[in-house]
This record gives sequence, C-alpha cells and structure tokens, in this order.
Amino acid sequence: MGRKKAINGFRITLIPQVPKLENVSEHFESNSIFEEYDENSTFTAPQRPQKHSPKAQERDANLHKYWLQRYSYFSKLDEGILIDREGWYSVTPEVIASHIASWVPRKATVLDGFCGVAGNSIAFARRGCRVTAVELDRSRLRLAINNSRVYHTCIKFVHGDYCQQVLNSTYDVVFLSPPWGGPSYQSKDVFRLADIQLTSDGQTVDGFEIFRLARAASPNVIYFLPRNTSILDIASLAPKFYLEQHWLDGKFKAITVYTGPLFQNQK
Ligand code: MGP
Repeated sequence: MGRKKAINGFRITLIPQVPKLENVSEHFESNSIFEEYDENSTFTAPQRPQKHSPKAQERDANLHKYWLQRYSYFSKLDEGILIDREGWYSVTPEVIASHIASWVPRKATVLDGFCGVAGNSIAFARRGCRVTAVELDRSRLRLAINNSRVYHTCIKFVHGDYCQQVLNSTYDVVFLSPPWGGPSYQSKDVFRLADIQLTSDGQTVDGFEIFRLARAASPNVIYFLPRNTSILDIASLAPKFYLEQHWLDGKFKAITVYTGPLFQNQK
C-alpha cells in the first residue's frame, strides 16, 4: 500500500513497496534453477489504484525524462503498475510493444527472454499469444507479475537465466529485448551487437550469442535493438530479415529485427 506524506501542503502518495508474493506455488525442476509462477499462483495484487509519485523520479535527473513519458510505457500506470530503475529506461513503450506483438499470430507460443517489468510480455499476451516470460532479477520478476495482473493477462513467469531457459523448450517465436548496457548506448556512434554483454553460468554472452541461442529454440526471432545498431551486424544474423524503425512523438526510439518464416510476406 502507498504511504501518504504531507509535503508543502500537498498530500503525496509514495510509490508502494514491492508487493509480497504469497503462497506462490514455486517448484524447482531437477537440475534447473528455475522457479515458475503461473496463472495458478496466488498473488497479492494492489488492492486499489495507486497514483505514482513524481517525487523519486524528479529527484533523480536521469529518470526525469522517463517520468515525463510515463503513460507511454503503461496506459494503466495509475492502476497499480510498478517499475524499478532499470525498468524505467528499458521498458518498451506500450504502443510499440503492441505493434511488435501484432506481427505474431494469435495463440503462438512466445518466449520473452528478458521480460523486465513485462511491457512486451503483456502486449504479446493481450494479442492472444501463449507467453513464457523469463527474468533473472527476482525483484523485477515480482514487478512483472504485478503488472501482468494489472492488465489481467495470463503469462507463465519463470525466474531464471534466458541462456538456460532457451535450451529447455522450443517456441513459435523468441522475443529478445536484452539489457543494452543502460542508456550509455546513445553515446556510441555505432552500437555493436558485441556491446551487449551478459554473464551466464560464469561465461560472457554477447548479442550474437543471444541471437544464436534463440535460433536454436525457434526459427522465428524478434530482436529489439538500439536505433544506432550496426546494420552490418544485423545483416550477419540472417540472410533475410525485416528491420523496423520505431518512432514515437516524432522521435526515433529503437529498431526491431524480425527473422524467420513466420514473418515472410506478413506485411
Ligand atoms: P532511450 O534512448 O533511453 O530513451 O530509450 P529516449 O526517450 O529515446 O531518450 P533520448 O535521450 O534520446 O530522449 C529509447 C527506448 O529504448 C526506451 O523507451 C526503451 O524501450 C528502449 N531501451 C532503452 N534502453 C537503455 C534499453 C535497454 O537497455 N534494453 C532494452 N531492451 N531496451 C532499452
């Protein structure tokens, strides 16, 4: 629940604490680090709509610009959406997430390998896809589950490492929106796929390897990338691809690469 505080005569509702997962059915598969949360899990969602407070975001100059665009990320922001620091700068704006989802047939199985606070997973689920959403950060996963509840979507959430999860099953589509190393991608003239660097099982995994792993789980991969990504790197991923530029309010935000038979002759 949000706490109320009087500041300069105004009553401000502070951002609520991360809700507790209660009675969540967790199970550990043998030889696996995954815990699964699905539609059968019970979860305490926010009891009533919460107003987000500008306080924290206004204090933090780096987050201020995201705060100003807050309703572009989640139109239901005030209905209980929770976003952490990394979520603010990496969540896909809702209209872009819905557009990306519109490329995927309804009922398709989709792996969202880096679900973050669930912006894309929610869009795929609203499209009618059967979504498995993976997140390594446990606290962020709780926010994702909360946000999915706000949108009344049914998503299978997995706490774990994309590089391991992607080896476990096959999917109609794998969606990739990995961490790009934070907003500093903007300072590079050209962003290289090798600049995406994750650690999995003690090994460094770059943006090429992330894609290679996805292709092993599905012939159809959607890759959400910085707007300054090297076109040569993208061209080296697959012989045929669609590349889409996303513009919002006159600003070039990001690009998406679609590869695989599902996307041939789609648009
Ligand atoms: P941005 O460049 O930080 O914002 O991110 P903006 O508003 O274009 O910044 P400005 O300074 O040019 O005005 C643009 C979009 O890219 C965000 O809304 C996110 O959807 C996405 N994005 C940004 N980052 C840093 C990441 C990231 O690390 N990972 C992923 N997957 N997406 C990101």
